[in-house]
Amino acid sequence: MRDSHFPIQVTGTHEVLGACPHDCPDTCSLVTTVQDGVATKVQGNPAHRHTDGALCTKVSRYTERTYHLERILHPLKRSGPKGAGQFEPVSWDVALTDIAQRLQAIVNRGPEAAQAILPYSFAGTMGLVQGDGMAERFFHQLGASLLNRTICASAGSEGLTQTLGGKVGMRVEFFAESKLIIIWGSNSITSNLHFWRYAQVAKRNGAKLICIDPRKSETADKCHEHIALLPGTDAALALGLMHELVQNDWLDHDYLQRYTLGWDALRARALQWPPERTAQVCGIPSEQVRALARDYGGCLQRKEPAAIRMNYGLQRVHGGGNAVRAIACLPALIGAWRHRAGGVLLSSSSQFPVNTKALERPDLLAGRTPRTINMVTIGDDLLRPASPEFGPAIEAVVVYNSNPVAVAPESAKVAAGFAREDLFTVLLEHFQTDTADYADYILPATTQLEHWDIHLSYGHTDVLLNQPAIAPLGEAKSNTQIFRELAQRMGLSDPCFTDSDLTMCRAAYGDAVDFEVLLKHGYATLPVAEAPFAQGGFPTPSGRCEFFSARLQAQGQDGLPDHVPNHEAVGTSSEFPLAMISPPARNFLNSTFVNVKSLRDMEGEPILEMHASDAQSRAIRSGDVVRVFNRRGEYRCKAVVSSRARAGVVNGMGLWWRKLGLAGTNVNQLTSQKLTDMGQGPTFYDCLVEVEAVAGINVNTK
Ligand SMILES: Nc1nc2c(c(=O)[nH]1)N[C@H]1C(S)=C(S)[C@@H](COP(=O)(O)OP(=O)(O)OC[C@H]3O[C@@H](n4cnc5c(=O)[nH]c(N)nc54)[C@H](O)[C@@H]3O)O[C@H]1N2
Ligand SMILES: Nc1nc2c(c(=O)[nH]1)N[C@H]1C(S)=C(S)[C@@H](COP(=O)(O)OP(=O)(O)OC[C@H]3O[C@@H](n4cnc5c(=O)[nH]c(N)nc54)[C@H](O)[C@@H]3O)O[C@H]1N2
Ligand SMILES: [Mo]
Repeated sequence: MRDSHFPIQVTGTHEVLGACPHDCPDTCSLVTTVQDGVATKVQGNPAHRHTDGALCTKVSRYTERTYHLERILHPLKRSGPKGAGQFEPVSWDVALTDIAQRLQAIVNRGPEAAQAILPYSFAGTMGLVQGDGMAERFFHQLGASLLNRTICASAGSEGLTQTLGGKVGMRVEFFAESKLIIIWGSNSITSNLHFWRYAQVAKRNGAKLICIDPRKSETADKCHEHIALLPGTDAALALGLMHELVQNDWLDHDYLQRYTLGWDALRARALQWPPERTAQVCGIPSEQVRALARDYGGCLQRKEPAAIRMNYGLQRVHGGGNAVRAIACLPALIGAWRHRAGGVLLSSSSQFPVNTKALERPDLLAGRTPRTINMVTIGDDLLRPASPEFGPAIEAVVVYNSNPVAVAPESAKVAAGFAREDLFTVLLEHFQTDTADYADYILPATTQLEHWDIHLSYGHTDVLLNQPAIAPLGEAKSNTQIFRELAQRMGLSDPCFTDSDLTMCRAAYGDAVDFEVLLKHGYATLPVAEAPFAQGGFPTPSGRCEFFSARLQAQGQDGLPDHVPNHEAVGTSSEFPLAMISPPARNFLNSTFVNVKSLRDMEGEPILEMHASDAQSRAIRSGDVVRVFNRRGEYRCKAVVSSRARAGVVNGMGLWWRKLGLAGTNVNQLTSQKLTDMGQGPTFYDCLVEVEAVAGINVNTK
């Protein structure tokens, strides 16, 4: 439903302010140039401090994605077997009427049966309106299963919340003033470019940069030190660092006493982690642990600010929650929070006063408490029969803003689940993704250039508004509009199902943000303290930084952070001796953009980085096609013998579309559905494999 008092301008040249919708901490402010109704250019807004006029390569190609020849612009209905990707065009009326009838038939069987409907969505757009705004209203009203949206950040979010009280921390701009920056579990140049720009300023002003990552990433290349620990050993390293801070008395005793909880217990725990033990668990020299402590403790002695930029890369392992918790404790030990350029940042999203209840209307459940499905275990759950514990088998899935067949773990099961003949799958999409191949209906969705939305950020503290720059292409409709029309066809009469997108944008923050400022500038800065915890005041129950968490203990967990070994730790299997991590590719955004040719050309092809010793012992050379395998399946890609990989760890880069890879699978054919210690998150980087050359095939032509 387009808001008539904001007509799209279709003649002349003008600029429209928007927001990057992608799942990235930077949430850039966009300026789209529109000529006679056609978007010709998308640029970074120079007036927005964090964007600073610069975009990543991907989003600067946004028009290429929007006007892509393969964009789905008409509703499609399956005409071949599931998974074959054969479709025929249908009218919106036919598609929506059929979908509404199919869902209604399930709902008519009563509240228990209604749970056989499952929404499946994640962060294709991070917009609060086109994300889960109208969609959740719809599914709440139907009484569908709830979805636990855990696939990215839930372990780390829980670890951070149990320690600091929420997704809170340093303001990103003050990293520019830090004297020591530890980049922990993040390839910032790839995935957090605008933070990296602040880190560069600090570096030019004499700051030391340390990168902690099993992979020698592009970011590690540009730091002064790189600690290449084994995946899933970050809590051990943090405890080893604490050990050295205690031993050398590099501690801010005043800060510890006033503003923390459980120091004596944490101190005793840390003393169990001398550098030799730490080094052995982490697979690094003990001197690196000591040097890290000298750098961190030195900031206390020199009264200089020390900052840690964690990212979610370190929490995709069994002990991800504990790892984030252990690292989040560190700034309090040396009183780093006293400086505005000191402390830690993982996510800033709890700072945003989003009115989720108004947007998503959980009250429409009206006393019903449907079961919750964890999106990480979609593979198992789609294949689960009805049972008293599980409830009804899943009969209908409505997927939007996500590509589960490519991004969810153990994809053989995910694909088998979506291939079920008796499953009814509806997908709202821009492209014929791997998931689209299994859909019964594909509904063409608008892109960010074609709809209204409003955003938070998990890397800075500005609210952004996205105004539509162009009219929807073809017959595309926004997610909200599709759910509004389905609601209407199903006779859902609550007035919330007629709210326009602009009404929802205004409701997202209510009076907490001046909407006129958003309309004029595209962004509004939240009033967040410069040094939020200089004098304690953590949003935890105790108001302190909680080294010890009574809430965790009450859940039967360890009340203190500890090293929790990987489910599939290096050295525990002779059959599958290599640990595989699968971090993001620079020119893709999860599985988005893989079909944009200019970006795919930059990535080349799916690769597995291997250390020379691991390659030699398997007679593998760069360019060989390899089979990467474990009990869950196999994946073929090109081996690259590279110093980016440490011994014992292979790096399967990027979330390729299965059908654009070498043999119809991607890295997730190998990953498991096992969960993290906290938050029921995925363990993508906790995965043992073996690798062998596929005889006679070498694709090293470049
Ligand atoms: N270009 C690009 N940008 C992105 C994304 C993308 O796909 N492409 N994805 C976006 C998403 S969804 C998110 S959640 C964010 C954040 O996404 P993150 O996943 O944090 O992304 P990266 O910063 O690339 O970093 C992950 C880094 O963690 C490292 N790592 C793997 N295992 C471990 C470990 O056990 N310990 C430590 N210390 N490091 C480990 C990897 O080698 C990698 O360099 O980025 C977003 N930005
Ligand atoms: N092995 C491995 N697996 C991983 C990861 C990893 O590092 N390694 N990373 C994990 C992480 S951190 C995340 S966040 C998940 C990401 O998982 P997803 O959120 O599923 O991410 P994408 O692959 O980007 O798929 C998003 C889809 O939404 C579509 N889309 C975008 N905007 C809109 C819109 O406005 N409307 C509609 N209807 N559709 C839209 C896009 O076209 C795209 O196909 O993947 C996870 N999977
Ligand atoms: Mo993510």
